[in-house]
Amino acid sequence: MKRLRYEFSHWDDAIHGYRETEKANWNKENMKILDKVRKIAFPPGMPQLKFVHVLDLAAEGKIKPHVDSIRFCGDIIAGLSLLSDSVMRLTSVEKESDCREDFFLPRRSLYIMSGAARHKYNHEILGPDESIFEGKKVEKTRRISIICRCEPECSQDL
Ligand SMILES: O=C(O)CCC(=O)C(=O)O
Repeated sequence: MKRLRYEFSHWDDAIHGYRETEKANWNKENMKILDKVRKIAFPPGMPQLKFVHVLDLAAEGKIKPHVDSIRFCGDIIAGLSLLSDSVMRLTSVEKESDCREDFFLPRRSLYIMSGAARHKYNHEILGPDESIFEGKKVEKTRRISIICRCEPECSQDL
């Protein structure tokens, strides 16, 4: 990651203050952890994307509300949050709905997003100023997420 520069792109882009890569080959130690994540997150036989997404969000970075495209990713998204605590916000995509929920993602935790959360809610990672959970400030610093996804064909209930 050190060779990549953080992108501070226009405010209408989905992510602000990030660098990213995709990685298929990992060392033995890391492979053990990824295998564990995959076993927990995906049912046996579900085809998964070979490349794991590594997203490095600068301390001042944020991921704006979006739904991952069904063209590139199936029903299940599993993300490990490393280095920093953060807050993930889910907001209903339906215009009439004000359904919204914040989730505290401690560093070194795993989240698994599927079904309605995956398809019917925008997800975002709040920036440092908005990172508040249950009234308490969450110190968001540099955060790296390691994201495993299943292949689009396996999407269910679409
Ligand atoms: O960093 C994360 O955990 C979420 C990443 C994300 O929103 C995405 O890749 O679509």
